[in-house]
Parts: sequence; structure tokens; C-alpha cells
Amino acid sequence: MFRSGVMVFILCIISILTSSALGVCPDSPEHFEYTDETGGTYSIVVEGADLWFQGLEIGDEIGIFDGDLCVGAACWQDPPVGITVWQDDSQTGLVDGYICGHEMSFRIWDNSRGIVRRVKAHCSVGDGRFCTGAYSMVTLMKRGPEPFKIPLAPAPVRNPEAKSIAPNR
Ligand SMILES: [Ca+2]
Repeated sequence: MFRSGVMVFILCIISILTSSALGVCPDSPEHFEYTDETGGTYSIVVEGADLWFQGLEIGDEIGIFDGDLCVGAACWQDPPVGITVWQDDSQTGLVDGYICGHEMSFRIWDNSRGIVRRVKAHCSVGDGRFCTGAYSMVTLMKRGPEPFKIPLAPAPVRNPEAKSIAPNR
């Protein structure tokens, strides 16, 4: 009995030492802030990331947003990464979590550069909205360049010889 307790203690110490040496995720994300324990939750599984060349690294974080409100986050590690997001608490006046049916958006904290990048997500389960089905499964992807906008002003009609134009009859 005593001996197994000591073994567990030693294993705990070893796992703590090796995890800090390998840079394993902290218990909770350190960059993105959100309100937890609001009541309702939804689960999002990140099954992979097809992002910039160097890929994601330990220390990077994934934040999930409803508009500009972060509703859950997790440290990056070998996928799949499960992330719990928190629903708005109807008992509080302010919006402190996601609203069912709202579109999810994703941001990455790039720890080595100290910047937040917005990314898009391809859903293999779910439709990109909170509360659809039991959970969502996504792959994070680079956002393409912003779509080039062509102004849709009507082109002037050229009629340099000022001839009258009669419709065909
Ligand atoms: Ca609320």
C-alpha cells in the first residue's frame, strides 16, 4: 500500500519534470481569456491545422470566438485538440458566452511572434455554428487574401457620333 503510494508520487514528479522539459501545454491557455462555468457548453475538436509554413508550435493557442468575444481556448498540441466553449449565461446581464446559431470564428496566438492571427476552419462535423449537433470537428486553414472588389458602377454608354440609337424592331 505504502509502496504503491510512493510509486505514484514518484511517477507524478517524473511526469511534471518531463512535461515542463518538453514544453507541454499548461493546464489552461494563457493568452486568450474567456468566461467559463457559465452553464452550457459545446465541444469543438480541432483535428488538424493546415496553416503557415512553420506550422503550429507548443505554446501557440487556439481561441474560439463568437464575434469578438472569446468563448473558449486551448493550447496547441498534437491533434486532435478538444476545446470546450461556454454558452452565454442567461442569468447575467452581459453576453459572456456563445449564442446558439451564431457563427464560430477561430484565432491563433502565435507565441513565438507575439501576434494573433485569424484563421478559417473547414468543418468535417457541424456547419460552423455553435450548438449544431453534439459537437463540431474542424481543420484550421489559412485565410485566403481578401476577395478583390470590383466597383459595380454602370459603364458609360459610348456613342461618340451622337447618333440616335433606335431599338431593333
Ligand atoms: Ca449573460
